[in-house]
Amino acid sequence: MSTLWVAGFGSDLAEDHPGFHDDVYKRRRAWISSLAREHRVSSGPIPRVEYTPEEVATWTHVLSKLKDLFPDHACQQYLSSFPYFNFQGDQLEDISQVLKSRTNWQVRPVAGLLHPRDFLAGLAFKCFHSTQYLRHHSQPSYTPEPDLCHELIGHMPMLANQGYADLVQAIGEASLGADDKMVWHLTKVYWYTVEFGLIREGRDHIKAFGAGVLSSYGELKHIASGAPDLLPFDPFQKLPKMSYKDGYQKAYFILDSFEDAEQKLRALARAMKDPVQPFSL
Ligand code: H2B
Ligand code: FE
Repeated sequence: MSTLWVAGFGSDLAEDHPGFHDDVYKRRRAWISSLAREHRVSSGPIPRVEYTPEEVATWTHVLSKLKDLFPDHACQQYLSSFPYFNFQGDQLEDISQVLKSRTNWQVRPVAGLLHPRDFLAGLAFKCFHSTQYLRHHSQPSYTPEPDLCHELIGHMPMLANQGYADLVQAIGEASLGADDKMVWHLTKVYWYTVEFGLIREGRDHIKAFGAGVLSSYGELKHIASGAPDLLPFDPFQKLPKMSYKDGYQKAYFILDSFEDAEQKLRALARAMKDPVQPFSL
């Protein structure tokens, strides 16, 4: 799987990446990516990286800032899974072992962004592809691409929750054999749930479970400001355009429960694959 084609951000960073003018950073990032490229699942555990003091400082800064926000903003599933992980010292292999013991998911290292179809296919097989390098130290609160902070702090505690993990697997399963248009729709489903999803808790509370929201202080405040639309989650509807770079989303979707969303996803997958009248948007 580590030979999968990487879609963007190879070792050449985009011009708006904070590390674009930093050759030392670029070489380091390329070297960490090469570990993933060369790793074969059959050859043993995920290689460990000796992170530099600068990388450790970036990680520690991000972790401590986010930890302050979680008690108020993260959903209960995130909060109860968080203590399973040792985020001060454990690496991808250790984290993967924790996931295995909790939900039977695993992590595989990847050199950069995968094409949506490959990434989604991994989810169908309980496999989360994760980058292993860190964001640039000059902007610890921002990264235009997934990095270790986002993958581990944002995604791992949620994947240790069975109800959530089953929903993510259902998104992946729906993508198997889907046409390109539907893969794009599922990319948006993934985006508005796994990355930016909110969930209702009790009658009055809306909490975050999406990794993109949980790893962004500004985004949490933006949601609380009342500016964006908060809509019920319905994967049969056309979903809005995703905002990648200009920060926040214009709309967020609220799940009633992970189980309910999983049922909706399974209904969508059945409708898509209906031989008589396949669902299309
Ligand atoms: N690749 C990697 N490495 N990490 C991701 O989080 C990711 C990806 N997300 N490829 C995918 C695309 C997502 O945007 C959807 C499913 O296309
Ligand atoms: Fe992510």
